[in-house]
Amino acid sequence: MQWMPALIAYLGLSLALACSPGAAQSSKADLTIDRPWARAAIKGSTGALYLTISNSSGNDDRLVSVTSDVAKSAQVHETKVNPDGTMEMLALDVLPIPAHARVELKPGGLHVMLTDLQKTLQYRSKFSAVFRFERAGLLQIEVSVERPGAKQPDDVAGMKM
Ligand SMILES: [Cu+2]
Repeated sequence: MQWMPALIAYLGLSLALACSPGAAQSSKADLTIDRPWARAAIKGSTGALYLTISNSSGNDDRLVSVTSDVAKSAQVHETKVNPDGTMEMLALDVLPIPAHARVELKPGGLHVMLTDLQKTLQYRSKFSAVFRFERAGLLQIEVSVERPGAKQPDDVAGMKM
């Protein structure tokens, strides 16, 4: 039964990593981007980027553009469900981040669409993206790649035990 202590140590470590505050977070001025993630996807296809943007200041800000080396273009989209049940995505030129607001980009809602992937997004790899805000300026983030079809990052799912 020598593997038991090792397994327990391993589980303890991964929980500590997943739950440590400040993991997978980037901030600039009063803006913070939490837990950016994307689903694994192959080169040439389309991907989507999910994350939470928090504005701790009393000033409204706006996300004006997103760029990443992994995609030909990146644009904020909003998924809308029509009265007939069909879904459609609307492209937003800017995404308002009001004072003291928390704006969540998640599956089925707001997301950053990555069009024409220039490389395959491998599960468990990372890539970088740059967000440009009107007030806060540029903010670079590291995006973790999750399983195809994931509804949330692995480590968040793991914390719901
Ligand atoms: Cu989209």
